[in-house]
Amino acid sequence: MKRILTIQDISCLGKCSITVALPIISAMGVETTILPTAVLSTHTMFPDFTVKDLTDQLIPITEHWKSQNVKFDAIYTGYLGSAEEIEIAKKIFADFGGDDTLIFIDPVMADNGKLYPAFDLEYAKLNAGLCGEADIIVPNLTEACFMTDTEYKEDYDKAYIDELLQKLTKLGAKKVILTGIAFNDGKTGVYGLDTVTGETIAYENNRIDAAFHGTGDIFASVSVGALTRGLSLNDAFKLAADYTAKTIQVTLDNPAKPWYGVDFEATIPELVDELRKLIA
Ligand code: PXL
Repeated sequence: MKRILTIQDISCLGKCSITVALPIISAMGVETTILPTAVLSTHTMFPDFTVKDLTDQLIPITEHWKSQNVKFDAIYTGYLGSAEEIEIAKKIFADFGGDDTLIFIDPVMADNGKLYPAFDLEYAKLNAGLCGEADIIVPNLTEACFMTDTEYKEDYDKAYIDELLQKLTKLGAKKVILTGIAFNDGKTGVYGLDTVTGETIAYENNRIDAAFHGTGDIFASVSVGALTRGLSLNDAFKLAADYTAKTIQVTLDNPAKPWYGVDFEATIPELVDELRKLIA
């Protein structure tokens, strides 16, 4: 069985980061090793959340893995709490990376034109440096703009997005996939570039006018799970985009939906069915 290491926080309540990555990647038939960067009572959209930083645990945990000769087929980073954790993530890439290990970075730090409460411009620059070490990065438009000093525009055209992609490739990542991008009304999707093959990755599905927390983590988890199961870039990102959209729709249809996340638990069986069809 393939094995993914995911490095991000545990938000105990909130349906994001590790509480999303672990069930989704496991359901996709990939062993999931977790490296929690912090334990929060909830994600940071709740008022008055608690945080226990785990930075001092990261090196001892990974040193232990090294002593046990542990290897990973992919390393997937999401929400990291601090500059120091970004530096530690780089060390982990150096210690456990290599030709057979996919480095997949979701530079979680911002959305809708704004940085999340815990972050500042300096953190965005450091995240840009981390992205330079990746095989694949999946920023949203806001994150891409912060990492490349580009003015954020919700009303964009293809020329603006192509220029942004070029700037992102200069960070050094091999494959750059922008999320939440579409060029047709009523659509959303992914748009990116494989700098190694020159291939464009583009997929659009119907845009659902609702914003839920944690959907980026769901998209990234499905993408890295699918790539680790051997799917092509286009198939993996299509599966992730369709699953995320389906999950948002199912959540909207639930009269008792939580405000803080989506009902991905209800749609995991469909994800597994779709994956089986693609692998068969
Ligand atoms: O879903 C991204 C995320 C992960 N972890 C924490 C967050 C957020 C987004 O706000 O607050 C703690």
